Amino acid sequence: MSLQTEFRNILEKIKRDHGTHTKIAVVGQPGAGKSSIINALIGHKVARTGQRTDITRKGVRYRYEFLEIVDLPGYGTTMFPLSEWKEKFKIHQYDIIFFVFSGKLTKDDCDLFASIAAYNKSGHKRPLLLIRNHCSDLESNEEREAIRRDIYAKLSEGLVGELYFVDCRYQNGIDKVRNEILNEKYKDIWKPRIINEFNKAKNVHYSIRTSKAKDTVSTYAKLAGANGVNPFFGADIAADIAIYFKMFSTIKEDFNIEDNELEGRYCTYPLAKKLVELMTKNGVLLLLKSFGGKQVTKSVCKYIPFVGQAAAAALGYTLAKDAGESYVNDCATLAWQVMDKEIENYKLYSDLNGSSKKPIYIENYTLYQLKE
Ligand SMILES: Nc1nc2c(ncn2[C@@H]2O[C@H](COP(=O)(O)OP(=O)(O)O)[C@@H](O)[C@H]2O)c(=O)[nH]1
Ligand SMILES: [Mg+2]
Repeated sequence: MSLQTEFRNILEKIKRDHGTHTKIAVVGQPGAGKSSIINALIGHKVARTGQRTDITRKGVRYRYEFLEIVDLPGYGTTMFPLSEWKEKFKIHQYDIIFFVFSGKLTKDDCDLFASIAAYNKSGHKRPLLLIRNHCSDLESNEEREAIRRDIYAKLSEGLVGELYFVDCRYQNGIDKVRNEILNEKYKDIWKPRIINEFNKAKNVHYSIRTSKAKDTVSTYAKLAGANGVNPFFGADIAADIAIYFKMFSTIKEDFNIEDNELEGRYCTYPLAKKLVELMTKNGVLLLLKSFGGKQVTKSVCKYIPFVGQAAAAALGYTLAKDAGESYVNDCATLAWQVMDKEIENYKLYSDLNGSSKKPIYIENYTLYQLKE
């Protein structure tokens, strides 16, 4: 499979796994009203509410307009102490965080704020919505003010979030939250998240392939050394040069760069032209001269054309290593440029199906089960 196709498949998989929707994580203690708020926002009873829901070990996704809202189990339970919960649900993979609470804030809540603040520092900033549920229990403005002061005092430094007062039983305040999350500004908020994953994949691919190709160079350089291969001094240039062709061709394989692609779909890249030239005897000789020339003047010019056995071995090794490394650099740069172009041209928008599991359609919303 060619590099381009292989990388395109990688991007496709990332897009499938990460989803091209604005992902909202609904987080909070058990019983805070996370599932109830989802039902209120969507306008249908899709999520199970009540005590039993926190027996669930996984998050459940709901598709709503351009959003994917994920109902996560509460933390601070025996099943999910906060540290395990964080490990399992990795909230930094979400684009917006809904923090739902209905009573006193705990140490876990503060610890979670600190984690969100840390994620924001290292990556893109996730909007945080603070949602105080059960607000019909609040009798006076003073009570609301006290709640406001308390939560803002507990938010970690650098963390900002708007506070909403809602009540799921009476549907109070829900419209305001819904208007906020359906705001156009959140529509493409997932893009940097996916592009970031694409770039990570490019880096990984680049380093794996480059390190494989470097091993190839090392193998062939040893071989060239052991055989005293040296196209300038050897009797048979054609035979000596064959090992270079083999090395270059293996390096190309290491990068999944195919010969016909260099003259075909990659032909507009300047490096492709160079690599095509290196498929000819003259091209290879020219490259070798650029390295060999230095070696010759430096160490063995006195002995031309009779190079001692040891000198020939050393020279053969160094020449093959230098030429090989330069070839690896060229292939790596071309591979990098090809992958860059793939990312640039990648169609991020596509059909609704971002999940590997079959969605269940219920009226006008779609229910997905998260992969464990
Ligand atoms: N009185 C009142 N009860 C609520 C409100 N929101 C949720 N509940 C109830 O609180 C319980 C826990 O809610 P649930 O949404 O399951 O919480 P979760 O564990 O955070 O998902 C359920 O029995 C809900 O019916 C509210 O605003 N007022
Ligand atoms: Mg729930």
